[in-house]
Amino acid sequence: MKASFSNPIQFIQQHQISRRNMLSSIPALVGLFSSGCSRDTFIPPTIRTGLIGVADVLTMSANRFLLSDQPLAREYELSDIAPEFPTWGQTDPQDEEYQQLRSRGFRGWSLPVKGLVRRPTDFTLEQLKQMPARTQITAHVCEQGWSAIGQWTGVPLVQVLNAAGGIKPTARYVMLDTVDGWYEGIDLFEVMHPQTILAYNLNGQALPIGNGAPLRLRVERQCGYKNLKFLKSIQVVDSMASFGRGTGGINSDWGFHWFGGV
Ligand SMILES: Nc1nc2c(c(=O)[nH]1)N[C@H]1C(S)=C(S)[C@@H](COP(=O)(O)O)O[C@H]1N2
Ligand SMILES: [Mo]
Repeated sequence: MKASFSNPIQFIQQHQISRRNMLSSIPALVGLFSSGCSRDTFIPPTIRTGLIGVADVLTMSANRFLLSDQPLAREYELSDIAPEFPTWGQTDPQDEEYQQLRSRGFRGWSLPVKGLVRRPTDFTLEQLKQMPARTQITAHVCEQGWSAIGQWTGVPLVQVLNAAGGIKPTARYVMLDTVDGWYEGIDLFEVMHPQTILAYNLNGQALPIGNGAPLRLRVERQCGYKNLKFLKSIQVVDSMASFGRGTGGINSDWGFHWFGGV
């Protein structure tokens, strides 16, 4: 189930609540939608009976539990956007294939989504842009002492995984890698977070090369270094031990925190 708890209508549609058991669910629903994200006050409504009902409640409880400590990163107003968003770290990867794609305006570029998904798929940029998009104005905080507010538009990572048939039961992390040899893993908490997007626009324009064209990760609750630019592929895994030195990302291999919370 997706993170749509703030929308009762969608919730009700998804769970096909009939009028009769709707009545009996009202107190629980009120609790659900008024409790914010507090773990303590959450009571799962009993919507269906039998195994499916149990699975529903378990799934929802798991979701609620996972997301309860994951408030949205602050979002800003259009007027807060920095006049110029800095470029930092790698700004023009000298990878041959990348340079060729770049010279063709990224025609022919695609993102392989592989590993523990039901239907491994290469998505073109056009396909990614046709998926439901999210736009967010957030502060990028670099661990090296600067920050900037920008508006990012992209597809929620969850949507991409769903388009690849969804993740398999053993999935635990998503490992992303880049054309300049970076790799970073995020866990399913972060994968499900609504602000975790693969961004193709910055401030309403196509993502500039220096900021990671054609596609970059935005994980808004984490430091700059987790926000990988120049994405090359995505792999759903059950362990991150086989990547680099096995700490779950190139930055943690170098000694930074794996969860680079802002
Ligand atoms: N592939 C790749 N991603 C990267 C980096 C990089 O060097 N290569 N630098 C990181 C760091 S430290 C920061 S602060 C941001 C900078 O993003 P910007 O160039 O859009 O400002 O990208 C992050 N993602
Ligand atoms: Mo950074």
